[in-house]
Amino acid sequence: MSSRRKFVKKLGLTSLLPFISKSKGLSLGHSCIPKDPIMISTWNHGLTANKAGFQIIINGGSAIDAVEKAVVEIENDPENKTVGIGGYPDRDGNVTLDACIMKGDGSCGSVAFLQNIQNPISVAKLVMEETPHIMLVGEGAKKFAMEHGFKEVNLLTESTKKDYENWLKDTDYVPMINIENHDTVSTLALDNHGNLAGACTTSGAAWKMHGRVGDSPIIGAGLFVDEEVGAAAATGWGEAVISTSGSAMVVEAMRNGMTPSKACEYISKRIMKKYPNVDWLQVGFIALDKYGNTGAFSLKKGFNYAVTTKDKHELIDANYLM
Ligand code: SD4
Repeated sequence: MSSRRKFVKKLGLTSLLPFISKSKGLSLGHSCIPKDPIMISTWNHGLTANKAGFQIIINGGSAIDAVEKAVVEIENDPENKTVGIGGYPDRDGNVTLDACIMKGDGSCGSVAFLQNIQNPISVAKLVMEETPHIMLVGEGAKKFAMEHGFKEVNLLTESTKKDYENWLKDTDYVPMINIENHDTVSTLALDNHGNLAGACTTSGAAWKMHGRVGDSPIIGAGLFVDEEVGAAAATGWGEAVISTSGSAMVVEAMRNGMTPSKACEYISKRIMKKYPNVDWLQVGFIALDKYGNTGAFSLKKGFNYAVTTKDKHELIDANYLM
């Protein structure tokens, strides 16, 4: 008998042996015992998102409703310049929103390049629930939203309009992202019933080309959830996340036995290898496995995420490569 099996036996966890022996990379520090419900979200505003969403979970609600509620809270904040109303516009002055939502069983919905609708995540959820499709974009997504009672809203606030006008003065009209101007909110949750879900919503890269869509509404890139394994979501330069199928790869790395933190680190290193000379590049991942273990990692310093359970509500600085 291997020493790992002996150790597990000694702990009285023999029911886990088949799983542990199949999962080569799994360390015993990585709990395989389902934990209490948990919610994690990207960046400082993750605390606000988690506070709203976790209420649903502690009242016995579902992970999918909780992640929607969590990110709607951020979409509705006009002071937040990277999500929903008050998000930075593209380089022609239009605010265009991207969002997606996914359940552990693989059901998902998404909207991209959506204009004048304040809560793209709720439209994405309706795409999942009410249509045979996964993704609606642009005018079609807007028409669908309005048919379902969403109202047209001007998403450009006085403050973002001013920032845009200032940007026009000093810029070469080049779309740009850096470690300060992107703060997509992505939320992952495990509810009381052991169900996983995730949501991701953004106004995308500030000053992007008109028509540009990032990773955030793309299932497998900005978000991926699989109840057999766990969930992952991304923030940062969407092109780098799409070209590496970032979130799906984090989940696959967990499937192969990596902890959520190691899986996020592994994919971050792959991205770095593909973009070795891009100094401004920032990408961050968060991950949650089906047992409630969490982790995060980013290319550069400065990425943080909020973790909320019945006992804690805190911001954690992610580890990073550079
Ligand atoms: C995008 N990934 O559109 C988004 C931007 C972002 O944190 O994440 N900001 O590329």
